[in-house]
Amino acid sequence: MRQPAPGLDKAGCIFEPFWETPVLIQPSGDGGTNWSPVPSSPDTGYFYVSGTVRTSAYVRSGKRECVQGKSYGRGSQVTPVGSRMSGTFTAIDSTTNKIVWQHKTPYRLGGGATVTAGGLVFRGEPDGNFLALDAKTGQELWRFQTGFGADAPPVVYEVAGEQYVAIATGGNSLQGSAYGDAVWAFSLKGQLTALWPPPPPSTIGGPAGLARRRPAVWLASIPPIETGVVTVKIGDNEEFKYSPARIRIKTGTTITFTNVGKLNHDATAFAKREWDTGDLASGESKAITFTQPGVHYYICTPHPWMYGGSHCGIVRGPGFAPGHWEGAGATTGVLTALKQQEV
Ligand SMILES: [Cu+2]
Repeated sequence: MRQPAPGLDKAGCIFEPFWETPVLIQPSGDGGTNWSPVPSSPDTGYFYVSGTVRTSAYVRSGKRECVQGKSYGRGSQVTPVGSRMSGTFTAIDSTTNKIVWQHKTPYRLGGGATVTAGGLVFRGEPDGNFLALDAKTGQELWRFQTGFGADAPPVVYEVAGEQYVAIATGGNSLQGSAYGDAVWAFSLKGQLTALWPPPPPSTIGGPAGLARRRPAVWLASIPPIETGVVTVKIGDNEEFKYSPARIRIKTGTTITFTNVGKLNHDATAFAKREWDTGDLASGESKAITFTQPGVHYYICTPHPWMYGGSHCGIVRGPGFAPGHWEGAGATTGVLTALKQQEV
């Protein structure tokens, strides 16, 4: 259950119906726990559940005709700009259906976990940390900075009598974590040291939250606000991006949105939906005239993590896909890390 947010006056429980008026509901359209593998231990009898805390404004999508060959959606879920996002990691006793212990986490968790016969739970964090917990008590025993969003379920395996724990650190658009392409394998004989932490994911929904959270070095990589622009390309070079992502225009300017990507996209005003390009197939365009001064955030309805913004007279807020980080993914290959608790 969520409280109403600015511009979004209605909040409800998970079964609250929605139609023309957006309704704030948790869990969000990303789900609460359903994306994450949930391990269980026959020793403790516990399930270990990763959770995402995020709010969605659920609403019917407007003004769309069903056209054969085009994507068709009549519902949308967008996290309100400025709303808080976080996570939980919970041990549930399978014999009582009760929570045994729970960690509130700063970031949304979606990677899942693994539990070992040695009584350890391994899990990754979107800020790059890889953790070992005591399976019985939840106490953190060890952490290691992998350098990229650690949003994958860890795996445990044995080679020639030696045990390894491995995790892919590729980042994840749902968690908004830094992309990478490393696989880490840990053993008691590992010798590699930790990497620098990646930019942390946002804990605040929408582009404004991204601006607040970014360290100075990362701010330099935020797309500049461009002027003199009359065309915004969608899916140019990167499928889920508006280009330019941020523009400054005079009130009354007409902007043509052109989909140059492979998939169908749109640009829909957030959050009051007062304008909408409609569904644009590859190669299609739609012109929108901005008659109201202010900042106009927009999203892609089928891909609501895509944000863009036009700024009529006001300059603030970046607008690009959360989690994207120029420079992430520079490291490739299988790494063996140094420290390990007994598995
Ligand atoms: Cu899209």
